[in-house]
Amino acid sequence: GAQADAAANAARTKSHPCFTCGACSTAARLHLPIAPRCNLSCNYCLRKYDCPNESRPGVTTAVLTPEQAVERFLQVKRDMPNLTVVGIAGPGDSLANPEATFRTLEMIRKEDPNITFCMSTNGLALPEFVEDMRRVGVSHATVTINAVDPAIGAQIYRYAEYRGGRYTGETAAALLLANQLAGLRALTRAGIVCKVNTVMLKGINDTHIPKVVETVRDLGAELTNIMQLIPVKGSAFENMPLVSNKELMDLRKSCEPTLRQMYHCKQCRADAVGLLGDDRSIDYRPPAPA
Ligand code: CLF
Ligand code: SF4
Repeated sequence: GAQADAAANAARTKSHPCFTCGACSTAARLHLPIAPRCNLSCNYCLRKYDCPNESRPGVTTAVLTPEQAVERFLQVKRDMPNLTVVGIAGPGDSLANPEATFRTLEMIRKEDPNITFCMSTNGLALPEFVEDMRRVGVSHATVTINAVDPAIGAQIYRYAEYRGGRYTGETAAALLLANQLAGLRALTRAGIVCKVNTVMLKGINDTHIPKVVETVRDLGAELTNIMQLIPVKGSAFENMPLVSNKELMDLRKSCEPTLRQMYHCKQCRADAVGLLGDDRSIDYRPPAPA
């Protein structure tokens, strides 16, 4: 039942390097880059690179098949006895590639009954997949929510693709928001521990973010990770003014009384391997062509 799941999932939080700062110098995570497609178009994104909702902008990760992903998992598990978390974080959106995402996690669960499963998503497709996430044993999830007002969301997203339709403007933003909020609620009801990532966008959502944090707290999110926008050359937000570290820290601190904040995010690659502060992915990628 959801209550038993909730207790078991919460028990994994203390060894999850993103959800517990104290675990980040000892517990390793492995991102399996099996999800290339995306169903959303964020203005700060350029799709030849990894999803900047939860990864380092301007980085292009080679996609693995689910079979190759299981091989990488087994290899990293042999190399790193401190591996605690397997995450799906792109390079597109995990739930825009549901077959690959769930097949990979199912296959890994057969190899390892205990490793923690984590997924990140923009949340557009979330309501239809919460049950699958529960079934394959995802205990931790991240939903990127940049606005809880469609008028603000409309400045952040170009379009959303949903059930064969393509939506733009406030229609897209309202559809995305409704699915993010319903999806987040369903996740926390299912006992899945949730973090919300928010990209701080100067002049667009910076003063609105406290409202985002309050909203997701009320839906059961455990913490929020307010992130710096790192402008991607060629994206619509290429020339956005940057938020300073101090502005980012001040906003996080002002939100801390509302909900626990993450301060140690490394904006990882979609194929990151190892400790958050010591990425070993280069050791596992095939050599770049000369
Ligand atoms: Fe990966 Fe994300 Fe899970 Fe962590 S990363 S899917 S919650 S296992 Fe962590 Fe990396 Fe920041 Fe993400 S430091 S980008 S918050
Ligand atoms: Fe890019 Fe990620 Fe937004 Fe998709 S969800 S458009 S991959 S930033």
